[in-house]
Amino acid sequence: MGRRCAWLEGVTPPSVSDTAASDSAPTPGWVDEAFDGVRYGLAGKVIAEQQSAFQRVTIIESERYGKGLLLDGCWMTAERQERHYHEAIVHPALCGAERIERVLVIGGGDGGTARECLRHPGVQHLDMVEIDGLVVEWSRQHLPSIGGAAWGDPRFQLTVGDGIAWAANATDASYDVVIVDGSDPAGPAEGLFNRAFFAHCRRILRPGGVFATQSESPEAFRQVHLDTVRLLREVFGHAEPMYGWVPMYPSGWWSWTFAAVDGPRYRQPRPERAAAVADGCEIWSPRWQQGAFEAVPAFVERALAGA
Ligand code: SPD
Repeated sequence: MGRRCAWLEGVTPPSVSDTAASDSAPTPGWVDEAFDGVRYGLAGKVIAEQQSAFQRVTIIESERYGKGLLLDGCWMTAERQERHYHEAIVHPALCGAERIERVLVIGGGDGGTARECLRHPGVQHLDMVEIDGLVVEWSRQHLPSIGGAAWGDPRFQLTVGDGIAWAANATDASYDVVIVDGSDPAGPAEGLFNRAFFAHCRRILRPGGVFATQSESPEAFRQVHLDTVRLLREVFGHAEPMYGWVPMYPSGWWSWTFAAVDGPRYRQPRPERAAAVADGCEIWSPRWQQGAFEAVPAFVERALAGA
């Protein structure tokens, strides 16, 4: 799949230019991810932008959701919307795995996934392997609340490097949970959606382990979504998508897919683990999770049944 995002800014909708009639009101622009004839945008302005060795990294200040991060013009996260995504990708895996001593996060350079993992007291060591050092540096500088306590947690080990190579070189059965918090399957994240990579993720999971990945939008990226779920079922034996919302992402309707070898253990949160984190969550709860796994759209159910 080629690059899919276009970049638009400085487009001022009528409602904004009307209110900007007074001299004191600044005229914000719009920062949009454009995909397939639709734009997903926030009113705000770019405060930092640079081409790294891997991608264009952009930090914006938005009116509604605080500071945000885009990679190659695609929305990744924002200060006041990140919990929809990070709680969803982490807690079904961390509450369902048999053990959670050793966790691997591939990608996740803004720190939000690591932060949610490290809220689980049973995690003893977390490796985070992010390919782009600029994403980490700017997330720490501009979006410090997203990584929060993770950046200084003694259990947290950051490696700036290739997560695909990390998985390929890791010892068999060396992690209890593997979470892939990558961007869309284009550019540096393309290799995070293929069979060889998923097979290594299965190999490095301990018995009773759980794998999790973001699996795109069932509306905006239907084929990628279906292909990802199918492939994970083939590789792991058990894999199920879970559906929620990340309003700034294309269509707002998003999915995460969880996989395990010994059964769908990601479906049933262990009560003591859930109790340790639920009060601090904005979106996730065992009840929300149950509904989110059940909310499989009919077309997905049909497509997967015919797989
Ligand atoms: N289309 C956006 C997919 C982004 C998935 N990763 C987001 C990074 C948040 N930690």
